[in-house]
Amino acid sequence: MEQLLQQVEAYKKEIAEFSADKNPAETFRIKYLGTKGLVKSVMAEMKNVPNEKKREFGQILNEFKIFAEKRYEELKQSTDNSQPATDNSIDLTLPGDALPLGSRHPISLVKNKIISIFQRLGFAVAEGPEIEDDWHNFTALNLPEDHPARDMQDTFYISHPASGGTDWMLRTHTSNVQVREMEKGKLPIRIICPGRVYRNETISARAHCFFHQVEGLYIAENVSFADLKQTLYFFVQEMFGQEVKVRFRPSYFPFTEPSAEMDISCLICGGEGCNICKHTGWVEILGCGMVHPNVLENCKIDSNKYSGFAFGMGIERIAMLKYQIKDLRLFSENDLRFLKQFTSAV
Ligand code: 2U9
Repeated sequence: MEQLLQQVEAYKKEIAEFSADKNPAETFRIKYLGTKGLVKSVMAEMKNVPNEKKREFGQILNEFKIFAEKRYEELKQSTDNSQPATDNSIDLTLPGDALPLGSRHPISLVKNKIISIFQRLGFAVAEGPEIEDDWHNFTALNLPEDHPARDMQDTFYISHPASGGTDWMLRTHTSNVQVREMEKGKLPIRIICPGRVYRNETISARAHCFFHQVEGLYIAENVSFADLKQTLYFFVQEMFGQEVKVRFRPSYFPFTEPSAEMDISCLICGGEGCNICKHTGWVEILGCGMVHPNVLENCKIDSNKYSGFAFGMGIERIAMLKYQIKDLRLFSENDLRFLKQFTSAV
């Protein structure tokens, strides 16, 4: 009997200190409370206890059994806390917390719309490097070293010890992409080139040191100014609506001859005159022209056989007109109060 009491005490100590890495509650249950468990075997000792001691030992063994069962409940509880609740305190049928939905940036919305309109006319999207050399950004585009037109665009030059004598710069327009496409020598070419461009400007509501452009280029045999006008007219009607009017004004760009700027009738006042159109009824949206023969020849394209038109527009400018945004800086400040307004815009 003495031995049995000692064994019960030893088991109690073991039970109190019990731990297991995996499934502690279940491991405990099998070892101590299962049909072949220790508690059962201890209880079986009752049959060897003399009758006059049965009452006293019955109580001791019963306490031992309750002790083991309590420990089992404890282990079960601590395991349950690290697992999904299965009781009724949580309603698993409730919907989860909604994650806030992001929205496309207005620049992306307008860019994608422009791309899809020109894609329907057979234009492919072309992209190229934002860090460019002098040839692809300037010289090939008919802006030789001393050309005054270079002053029109303040350029960010990059100085780097490994530049190997090349004048690297941040591109001032996406025209470098068209030059690279022309140099590949595969004609005809019908591409639009969306992308970010950089100019050394003081940041204000109307100017920024970077912005986004979409430029277009179509080169084939017998391309005329009439093709240019009709293509851009189609674009404007798809972008701004069928009732919008266009007009072309003569202009100057070194890479196109003749050159023009295109205006659309004011979207706000419909041509009556308001603050947006500075009471003229018209707003400028892009520049365009016939590709200068020098540019074709610079890219090894026979200017007697081929002609082409090109155009360029600032995406910010189109977005400002479309959504009546008054300050360029809003596009790059990532203010969620601004960005969230475009959640469902197209
Ligand atoms: C090649 C030949 C010609 C692209 C052109 C413009 C006119 C133009 C401005 C619009 C507003 C730049 O974003 S802006 O500041 N662009 O007015 N761009 S023609 O002419 C090219 C391009 C590439 C090979």
